[in-house]
Amino acid sequence: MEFKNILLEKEGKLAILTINRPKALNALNPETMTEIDAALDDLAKDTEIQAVILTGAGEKSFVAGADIKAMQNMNVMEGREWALYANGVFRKLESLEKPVIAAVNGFALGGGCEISMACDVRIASKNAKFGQPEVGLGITPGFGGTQRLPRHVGMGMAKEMIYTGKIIGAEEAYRIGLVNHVFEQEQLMDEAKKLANAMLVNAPIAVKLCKQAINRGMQVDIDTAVNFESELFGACFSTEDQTEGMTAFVEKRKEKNFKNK
Ligand code: DAK
Repeated sequence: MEFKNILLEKEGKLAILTINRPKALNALNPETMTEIDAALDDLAKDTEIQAVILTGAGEKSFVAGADIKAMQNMNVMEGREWALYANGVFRKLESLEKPVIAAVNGFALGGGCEISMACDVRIASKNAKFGQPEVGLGITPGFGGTQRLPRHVGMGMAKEMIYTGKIIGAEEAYRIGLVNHVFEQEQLMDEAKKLANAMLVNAPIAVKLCKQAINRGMQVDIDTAVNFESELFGACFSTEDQTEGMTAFVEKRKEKNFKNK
C-alpha cells in the first residue's frame, strides 16, 4: 500500500512510524487510520523489526486528535463504524508483539492522547500537551480514552482531565505518570532511539512475552495473571535465546547473540 498520510521508515531492527499531516496538526482522518492499520500489519509480519517509534511530523503536534472536520457530519451509523474500526486499529497497535514507544512531539489531544496511550511507553518533548477535550465538542472520548487514561494515571486524575477537558503540559504529564521522560524537542527522537536500543539488546521473544504478560495480566485477577506469567516464563525455556542469555551470564560474556528463536 502506498502511504500518503504516514511515513514508515525502517532502520535495522527499529521502525519509525510518523503521522504525516502537519497542515492538519496530524489529525487522524479515516484515510490516515487505514494507513496506520496497513503499517501495523506490515510491522507485525516483518520479523526483522523488533521495536517501533510512533511520532508526528513537524514541531508543533504529535496528533491533534481525530479529524473533527471528517467527523462533523457523520450520522449515527457512520460514527459507530468509525469508532469500531479505529478502536480495532488501536487494539492492534496495543497488541503488536513488539514494544512501541510514543515520541510525543507536541499536541496529543483527544485521539492523539489516546493513540499515545495505546503505545507501551510515552516520552515527550517539553512543548508536548496532553488532554481529552472531547466533552467540549459534545462527545465522549471515542478511541479508548475513558478506559486507558484511568489505567495510566488513576481514576481521580483521569476523571478530572476528561470532565474538564483541560490540557496539561509535559511536566504535569510526567508528574502524573502519563509520560516516562521529558526532553528538549531536538533531543526527542535521539532519546526515543536510545530507549528503543536499550530494549533491542534483549531477547526479543522475552520482551514480546513480557508485553503479553503485562497487557493481559493487567486486565484479570492476580491469580490468573501470575499463572499466565508462569506459563510464559516456562515457554521461554523452549527458546534458543534463553540458552544464549543464561550461557552468556555463566561465561561472564557481555555480548549476547540473541536470534529471536
Ligand atoms: N481535526 C481536524 N483539523 C484539525 C484538528 C483536528 N482535531 N486540529 C487542528 N486541525 C487543523 C485546524 O483546523 C487548522 O486547519 P486550517 O484551518 O488551517 O485548514 C490546522 O489544523 C492548524 O490548527 P490551528 O490553526 O487551530 O492551530 P492553533 O495553533 O491555533 O491551535 C490546537 C492548535 C491544537 C489548540 C487547535 O488546533 C485545536 O484545538 N485543535 C483541536 C483539538 C481537539 O479538540 N482535539 C480533539 C479532537 S476530538 C469517536 C472517535 C474518536 C473521537 C471521538 C469519538 N467516535 C467515532 C465515536 C476522538 C475525538 C477527538 O480526538
